[in-house]
Amino acid sequence: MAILEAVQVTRKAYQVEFPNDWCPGCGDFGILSSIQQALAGLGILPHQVAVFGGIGCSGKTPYYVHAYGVHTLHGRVLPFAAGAKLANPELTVLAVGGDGDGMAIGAGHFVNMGRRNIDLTYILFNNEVYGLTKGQASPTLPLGLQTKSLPEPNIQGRVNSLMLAMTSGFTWIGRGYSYNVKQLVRLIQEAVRHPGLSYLEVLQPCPTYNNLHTKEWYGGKDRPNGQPRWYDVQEEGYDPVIPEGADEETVQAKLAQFVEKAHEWGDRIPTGVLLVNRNISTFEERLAERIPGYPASSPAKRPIADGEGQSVAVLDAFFAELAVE
Ligand SMILES: Cc1ncc(C[n+]2csc(CCOP(=O)(O)OP(=O)(O)O)c2C)c(N)n1
Ligand code: SF4
Ligand SMILES: [Mg+2]
Repeated sequence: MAILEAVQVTRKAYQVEFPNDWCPGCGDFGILSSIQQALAGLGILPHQVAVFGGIGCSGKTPYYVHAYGVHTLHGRVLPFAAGAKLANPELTVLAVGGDGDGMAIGAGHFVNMGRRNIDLTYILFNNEVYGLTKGQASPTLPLGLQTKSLPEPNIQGRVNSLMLAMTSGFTWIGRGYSYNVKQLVRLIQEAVRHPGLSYLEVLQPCPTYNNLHTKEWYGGKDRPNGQPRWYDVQEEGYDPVIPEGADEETVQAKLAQFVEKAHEWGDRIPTGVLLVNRNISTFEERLAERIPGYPASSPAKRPIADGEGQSVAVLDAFFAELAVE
């Protein structure tokens, strides 16, 4: 994470002319705007950022952010992002993708990323459907719900991505809502600032295919009191931090309160920062112990060509290792 506090960067620096093909009213717009505002607010310049997207409507986000980026393969966004961060630890790396991308085909990568605690931020756009492919049930759609593309109610249970993040080892976990941009900007900034692996689930209405969990539903329009379903845990005094060096009792108590929040759903939906674990070393710290001088000697710092443009890679030792006697 490279943050220059003194630099004034505006959201405009992250905007592009590229045409956007999301449906009108899609929650993705609020997330895009929040990403741009958050990065600008942190004083990070576009050339210091790389955004990686999965496959799906949400996966197109890298096209819409003026920074480095790759629209990767279905379910493979985290390996791309991890590779970039390890090759150039000075980059601010964001991985973004949908609930289908991250919790179905990408679930194995999600779990194994958690074990590493690499310093990057993963933002999951959770609309409970496969938006791009016309609204099939995604792994986050609750059992028994029937969104409008489904011929019958969902026969499968849902994955609780917050719980999966916790058990996999993500050290910063939060949840936002795509139409609460003010809070979302703050959450993205906190996730980026966190020195380790951050997971931010964003509840994102898909007005085209999810006719159940709509903007109106999240906004509580059907409730007797008309109050939004989502609330901010920080406004209720929730403290998510496991401090460095915390004893086992503290760790267990913090995890227990997280588990309670992660299971709350329906009339009250918690948003905000839900877990910050400062008690686990980052992958970069582990790497520096094994490779002295890392990240000063990371691949991005090494020359790739001599003055003549010829590769400086010396592969003799590598090929010698592969030789069969
Ligand atoms: C290997 C592979 N399998 C299936 C697909 C088809 N496909 C494209 S997008 C998508 C799901 C997208 O859903 P989600 O990740 O929730 O993103 P959303 O469109 O909802 O933002 C699928 C299955 C694909 N592109 N590649
Ligand atoms: S299909 Fe849904 S998620 Fe995709 S752009 Fe349209 S509203 Fe957004
Ligand atoms: Mg989706």
